[in-house]
Amino acid sequence: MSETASPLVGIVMGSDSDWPKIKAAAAALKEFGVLHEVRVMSAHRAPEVVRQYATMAAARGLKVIVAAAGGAAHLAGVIASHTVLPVIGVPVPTELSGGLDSLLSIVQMPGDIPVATVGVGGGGPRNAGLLAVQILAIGDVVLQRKLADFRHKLADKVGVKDEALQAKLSSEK
Ligand code: RP5
Repeated sequence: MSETASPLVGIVMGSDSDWPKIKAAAAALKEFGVLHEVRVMSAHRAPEVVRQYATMAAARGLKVIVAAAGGAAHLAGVIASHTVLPVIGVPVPTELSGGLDSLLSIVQMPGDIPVATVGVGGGGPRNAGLLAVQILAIGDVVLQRKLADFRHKLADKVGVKDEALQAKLSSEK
């Protein structure tokens, strides 16, 4: 089993208002049976909580942190500054250019403190969850097999769509 008694992935977000936009990250983890926790904490409104969470994360058994925030999105970077666990940043869409502010705030980390950043909206949050699964799979053969199966099914689905399109095009000739 990949699941353990304590969470392996921490999903943190700057506000509860982010949840509807990033919950696909949690859904991806659930799909692969990866135990995770979801927390709200703000790098600006509650910086001490963020510092303590990031500092204690590895000791609590977390292996990966997914951090989502919008606008002046400093949460992922601040967490990364307090831990050597891999941090995946999720830029939350905003009204300003669809979330370009969030993306640039997260992706433009200074050298030496990396944050792996996924896309804004669309498949971004789901990819954050999947990337966390892939990181965990490095040391987990069960997850490796699940990922291989997942990729095969993806390819099968594309094949089915292609066949359907070919049939449709033929019937239109
Ligand atoms: C960020 O500010 C949060 O991540 C959220 O995306 C944004 C707005 O937060 P609320 O005003 O909705 O609490 O820190």
